This record gives sequence, C-alpha cells and structure tokens, in this order.
Amino acid sequence: MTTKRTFTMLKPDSVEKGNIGIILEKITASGFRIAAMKLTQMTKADAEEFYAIHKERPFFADLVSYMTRGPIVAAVLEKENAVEDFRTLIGATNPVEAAEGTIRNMYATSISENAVHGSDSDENAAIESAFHFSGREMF
Ligand code: IDP
Ligand code: MG
Repeated sequence: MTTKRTFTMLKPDSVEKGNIGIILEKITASGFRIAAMKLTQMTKADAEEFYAIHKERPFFADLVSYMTRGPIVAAVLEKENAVEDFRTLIGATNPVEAAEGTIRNMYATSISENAVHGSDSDENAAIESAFHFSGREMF
C-alpha cells in the first residue's frame, strides 16, 4: 500500500456526454470512497497551472482549451493503494491502448479527450487535491 487518497477529474467531455453518473458508479463500485467532490470549471490560468508540467508539449494549448471549455467534476478518492489502483481503473492515456473495461476504454473519445484524470503519485495527489479543495471540503 502506498497511499489512501488520489485526485480525479471527470473531464469536460464526460460531463458533456452525460457520463458523470455511470463513471462515478464504476469508481465507487471499484471500492473508492468519495472524500470530496464538486462540479466546477477551471479558468485558463487554473489549467495552465494544473498542467504546468506539460507546458512545453505540442498539445498544451489544446489541453488547456479542452479542460476549460465546460464544467468538470473534481473529486478526492480514498482506497488502499489509491493512486496505483485508480490509474489501473482508468487505463492508458490513449483509449486505443487502454485495457478492456477501463474507464478510458469505455468512455474516452481520443488521447486528448480521455474522459478522466488520475494523479500519478502520492505527492501529486496531495498537490492536486489542495489545488481544488480546502481542508474543510475534504471528509
Ligand atoms: P495522463 O492523464 O494519463 O496522466 P499525461 O501524459 O499526464 O497523461 O497527459 C495529461 C493529459 O494531456 C492527458 O490526459 C490528455 O488529456 C492530454 N494528452 C497527453 N498526451 C497527449 C497527446 O499526445 N496528444 C494530445 N493530448 C495529450
Ligand atoms: Mg498525468
């Protein structure tokens, strides 16, 4: 076990397609407890900061535009081994490579519009959770 919490976003494409319920059902059925959750929309400055690690990548402008075009569901999820297990549940970044039955395999549109975010480390899970939630909003 490495951590008990991770951070996720159901990205704008998931909200637009009406997939909030079905994705949350899959997450909770997989043993994750929702420790914080809200519908919110990132500003351009928010998305540029959140994805700052990718700022030199050729897809950065498209990523910021996509992630700010409509509301997202931000959530903190709790489970033994949360970071690793959630990355397994969502599947590879490119849905074409995502394993059968993973969230991205089932609900993503493309490598860019890939339905969900999942933190890649304990450290980033804590940073990303604090980016979206105050201590009083996490339970
Ligand atoms: P991850 O979300 O699986 O951790 P990252 O490499 O951290 O993948 O990339 C962050 C996000 O940037 C991806 O989820 C996806 O929305 C977008 N992205 C990543 N690689 C590409 C690409 O090659 N083309 C377009 N968008 C990409
Ligand atoms: Mg990542």
